[in-house]
Amino acid sequence: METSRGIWTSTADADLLLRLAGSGFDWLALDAQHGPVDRAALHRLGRALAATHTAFLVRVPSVDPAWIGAALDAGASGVVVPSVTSAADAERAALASRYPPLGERSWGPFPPLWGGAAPDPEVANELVRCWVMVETPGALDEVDAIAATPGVDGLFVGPLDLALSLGTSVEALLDDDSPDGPLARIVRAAERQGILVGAFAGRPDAARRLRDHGIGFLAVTTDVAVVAAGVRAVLDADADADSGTEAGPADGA
Ligand code: 3PY
Ligand code: MG
Repeated sequence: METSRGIWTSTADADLLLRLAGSGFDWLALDAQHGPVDRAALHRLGRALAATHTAFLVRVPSVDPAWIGAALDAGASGVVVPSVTSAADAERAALASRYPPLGERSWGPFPPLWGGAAPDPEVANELVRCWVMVETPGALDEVDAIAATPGVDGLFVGPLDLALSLGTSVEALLDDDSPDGPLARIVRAAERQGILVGAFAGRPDAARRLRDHGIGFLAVTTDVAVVAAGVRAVLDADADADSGTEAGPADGA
């Protein structure tokens, strides 16, 4: 199982992202589906991250060739395409991710606007990763055909939507280790085609359980969660002060 650890980001603050970019994760994912990353923010964040050579993915808002192209134009090493419901959707996402003759991506990289070099189209086709999310009953039904779609490089599980749409809970989904359980079917489909399999975990215990299912490419946490964990750690470490003498500014303050 190939493993790597990423952080999912749902803010569009370049300073925070630059701090996270140097923090030890293998990649960042910018969320343009449920976060405030619009096309202008994508441009700004892509330029900031280009300077750090950090690998970043963009979770685009939908199966939208225009957004897939814009994310890659901004320097994303790949896209995570949500709400896929069929192999036809997966094919549309894959075609949008690569330049002709392999796909239908349109030419228009942003780096030359920033004084950088345009990528070579053949190299871009080789390096790009098109991740198709499996988070709907339709995608689960067609998971083998999706995994076999040329240009689909990986299946990316969205446990929250998958659980919601199957009428179960994330806990039950993660606990299900039957051979025909949803996660087992997804992992098997990816393995048969020799493609990658990843997932949104969001927290380390979910990441551990997803790895037990054979899913190694994981968004283990989020920008919001690490800020919350940092605040909690600082307040806990400073708890003695809170329960001690009455708070107030230091003398002379
Ligand atoms: C899901 O779990 O449905 C996701 O899309 C993760 O962000
Ligand atoms: Mg989802």
